[in-house]
Amino acid sequence: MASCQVPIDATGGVDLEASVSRALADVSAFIDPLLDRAIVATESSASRLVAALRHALLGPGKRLRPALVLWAAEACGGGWDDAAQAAVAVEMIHAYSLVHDDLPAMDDDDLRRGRPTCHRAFDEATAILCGDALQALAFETLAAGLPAPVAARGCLVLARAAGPDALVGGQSDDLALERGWMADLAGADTATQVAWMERVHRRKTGALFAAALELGGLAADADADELGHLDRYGRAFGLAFQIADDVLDAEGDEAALGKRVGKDADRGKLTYPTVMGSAAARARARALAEEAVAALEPLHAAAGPLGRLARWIVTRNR
Ligand code: GRG
Repeated sequence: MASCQVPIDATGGVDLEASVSRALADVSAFIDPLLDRAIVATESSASRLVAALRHALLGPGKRLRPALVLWAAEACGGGWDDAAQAAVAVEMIHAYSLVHDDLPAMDDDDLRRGRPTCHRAFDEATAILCGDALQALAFETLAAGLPAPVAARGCLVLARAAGPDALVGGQSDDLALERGWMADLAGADTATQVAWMERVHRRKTGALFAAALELGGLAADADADELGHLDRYGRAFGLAFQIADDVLDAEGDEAALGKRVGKDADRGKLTYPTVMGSAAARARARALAEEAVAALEPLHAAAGPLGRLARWIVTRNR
């Protein structure tokens, strides 16, 4: 594919917030009917489970992961239709992880996306089953939604990102610290704590972002070089997102975020603002966003939305 500068700032003076909000709204308009249709297909199940699936999957999230899938496909010369079912599958894994993360046995949250969490709106058993169902549905959607030669590789990519070496393992490490099973780390020096946080977040949060980008690339028949550029972007993006998330948890607005804030500090979690200070955490997030933008340079001009998203995630308020 021809190499050219990515016009990340092609919006000129146009406000980044407005331009990314518009672009994410376009993604929602495209993907939400597909998410809805995926739930309709489960309607032979008990109506309470179907209602919980709707609550979890169709709630007003930012649809960042579908955006990464679709924009990665676009950046590699593909179209949204080629990548649509991969985008649905990744959002299903994300929605499941939020439902299970909010459970009383984990973070015990009652607010998510500005609404009661799944176990609050329904009950704990239904929320567990809802997460289980979303996980299975994600792989069914991906296996059926990509052409046969790439479907198996796509399922492998998503399974690794959702499994014990990534999402589940990262969550488990996070719990270990919070529950006091890693007492040594609490008294460790800053460098050790930062290295530990990066390992947790690369697995718990970053791996699903990276999988979204890879799936978009695969759906667009990207070559190894293009996948490499997306991977470098994804690594920097994932960490930048997480640092910004920590800062928002410490300083953000509950109404804008649609979830409880300050809970990391309450639970004694290690966060970037507590370990390195708020200003340093913001500076690191901004540097990572620029690293992500730089990784896109060899890609097609259509990588612009990915670049703008990287800059937006470190300045967002939601
Ligand atoms: C239960 C296996 C398992 C894993 C849970 C998702 C997760 C791992 C924990 C959620 C806690 C949390 C706030 C993590 C930080 C990163 C994150 C996933 C934030 C939420 O993602 P957004 O901002 O959410 O994209 P929306 O609602 O916009 O989709």
